[in-house]
Amino acid sequence: MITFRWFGPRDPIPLAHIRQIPAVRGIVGALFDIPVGEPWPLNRIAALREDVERHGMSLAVIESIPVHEDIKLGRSTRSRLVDNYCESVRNLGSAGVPVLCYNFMPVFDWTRTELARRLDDGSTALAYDDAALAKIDLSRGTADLPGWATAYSADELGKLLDAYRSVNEDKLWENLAYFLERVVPVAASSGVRLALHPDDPPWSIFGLPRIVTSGAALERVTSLVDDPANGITFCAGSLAADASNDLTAIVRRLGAKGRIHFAHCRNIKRTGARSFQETAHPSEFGDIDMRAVLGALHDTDFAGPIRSDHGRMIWGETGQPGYGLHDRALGAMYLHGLWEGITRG
Ligand code: DNO
Repeated sequence: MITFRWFGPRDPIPLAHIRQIPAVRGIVGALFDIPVGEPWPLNRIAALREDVERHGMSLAVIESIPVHEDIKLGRSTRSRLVDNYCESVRNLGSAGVPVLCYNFMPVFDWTRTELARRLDDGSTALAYDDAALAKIDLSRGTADLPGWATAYSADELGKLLDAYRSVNEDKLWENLAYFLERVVPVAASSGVRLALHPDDPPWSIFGLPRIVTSGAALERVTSLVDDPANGITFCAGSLAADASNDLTAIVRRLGAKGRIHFAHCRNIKRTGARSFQETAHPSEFGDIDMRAVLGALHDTDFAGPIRSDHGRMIWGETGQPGYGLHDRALGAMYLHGLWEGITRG
């Protein structure tokens, strides 16, 4: 099913417009006002689902319920926080939401160094360059970071970065295992499939550990708790930023085990070592052979939600970087066309 991410009532793109993109029948949504660490109430999830269904679509995925930093840090407060997470997962199950996408990246979710790099056709796209990241000064908190990051004051961010000094990659794996050992059984009994999103970009940034960076790491995630409910989000663009990630091989290995529960399909062009820019979705514009990726998903009987991912800004649209309507809609149509060709071919 082709799906589309929607940021709730504050999204400038209304559900009624998403409904008009041919083939998009599923919404990838979330609640954005619940403090990180608090359980998500059943009535709020159910209301979101009803809103989506009133517009002729289904609530296919929740992306994301953020994982509290204390869980990633392995602090003693984590047991209560993991209980709260379990309660949210149970409530997703009761509200009939089948998939939960989440991530385990310390402090910073997906990160870019430019939000509007101009491409040859006049559109703008998100870009990342390790050398530019190195110049970002975190002494003012997240104030100098482009876009996305959860906002932290200088003091909060300083404390958090200090706390991570005692968490290396091994420790982060242990903390992920602690989390999954408790959450996966709840997900399994609630009818919810967990879909861990790989780290974006797939390497350490700001000296913080990042562990979900490769096919081997994704397999390790699924074997930490060997249950079909413990799966991953296959994010083509995130993984492809590292040229050593063989995307179709990753799809085939994890897909054969039935552990890919969600797919993000966008394209990127590598512009150097640890440097890339986002492009239009079709294969010819970037380094990803999208036909091969979808072909591998199809060969491994993938039947889950697929979404177009970050779009460029085109046709004068303004809005949330990566999440405008036009280019993501073009991406959705492209993915739909490829999928139709593959499945009926
Ligand atoms: C970016 C998204 C990520 C993703 C989270 C999942 O556009 O792919 O922010 O939602 O990492 O928790």
